[in-house]
Amino acid sequence: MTTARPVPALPDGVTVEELERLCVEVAVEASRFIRDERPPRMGVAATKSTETDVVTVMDRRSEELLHRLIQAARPDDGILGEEGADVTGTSGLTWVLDPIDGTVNYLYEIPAYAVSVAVVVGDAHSQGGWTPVAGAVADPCRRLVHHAGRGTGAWTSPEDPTESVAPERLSVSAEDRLARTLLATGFGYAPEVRARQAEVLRRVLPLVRDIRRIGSAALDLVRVAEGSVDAYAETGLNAWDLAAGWLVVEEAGGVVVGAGEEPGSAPGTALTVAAGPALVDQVRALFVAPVDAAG
Ligand code: LIP
Repeated sequence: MTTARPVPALPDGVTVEELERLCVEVAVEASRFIRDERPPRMGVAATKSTETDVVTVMDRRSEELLHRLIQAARPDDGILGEEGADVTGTSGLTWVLDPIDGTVNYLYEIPAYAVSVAVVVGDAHSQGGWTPVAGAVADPCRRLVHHAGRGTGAWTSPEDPTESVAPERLSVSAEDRLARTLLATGFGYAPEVRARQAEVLRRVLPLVRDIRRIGSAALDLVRVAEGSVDAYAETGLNAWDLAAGWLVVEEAGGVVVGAGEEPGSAPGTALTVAAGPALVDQVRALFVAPVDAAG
C-alpha cells in the first residue's frame, strides 16, 4: 500500500514555482554547455570507486557552472554535488546536483545522458532524511527539459523557451501486470555488485515483458514519468542520481519507494523503485526477495 508524501514547509519568501524555474534555468544552461563545449578527443580525467567509474573534465566544469549560478541566485542555500561540491546553507534548502548523469554514455557519445538538478528540504547527506520540492532533468541530446515542483505537476518543455511548443504534462503508465511490464534498470561499477545484480536480473527477466538498460537513472525516472517505460528499479544510487527524477515521477502520478516495507519508504542506495501505484509494490517485491529464495 503506498501513500502520498506530505508537502514539506518551505522557508519564508520562496515559492515552489520560483525554485522550479531556477532549476530549469540552471539545468538547461549546463545541458547546453556539456553539448556545445565538449572538447574534441575528450578522454577520462580520472576514475572514482573503480576503474570503470569515470569522471570527465566536463563533469567537473558542469558542476562548477551549476555551483556558480546557484550561489549567485541563492547564496544562503546548501549545495551537494556528485563531483565534490558540499556547501552547508542557512536557508533550510539544499541543491542536489548531478552535472552529467550517464557519464559513461557521455564518454562514448551515446545520446543518453542528462543534467539533474533538485532542491530538497531536510538533510541531503542522510538516507531518508530529505525530500525534493523542485527539480529539473535537462536532456542535451533531445533538447528537452523535464521538470516538476511539489504540487505543481510534472512537465516536459523545449530547452529553448522561445520555441512555440507548449509544455507537455507527464503521466505514468497505467500498467498493473508484472508480465506486461517494460522495466528499466541499471548496474553498479564494482564487479561484486554487478554479480549480485545479475543474480537478481536472472530471476526478474522471465517475470517481466522486457528490460531496458539506458545508463542514466535520471533519464530512466523521466521515462517512468512519461510512460515510455512502465517501471524502473536499481540498487546503489546516490542522492544526486535520483533527487530530481523522484519528484518528476511523483508529480506524474507515480510512486517512488526504497527497500523498506513501510509505506513511503524513501528511495536510496539500498533500492530505488519507481512505477504507477498499481505496479510499484510488485516490482519492489521482486528486488527485495533474497537471491537464493527464487534462484
Ligand atoms: C549512473 C546512473 C546509472 C547507473 C550507473 C551510474 P553516473 O550515474 O545514472 O543509473 O546504472 O552505474 O551510477 O555515474 O553516470 O552519474
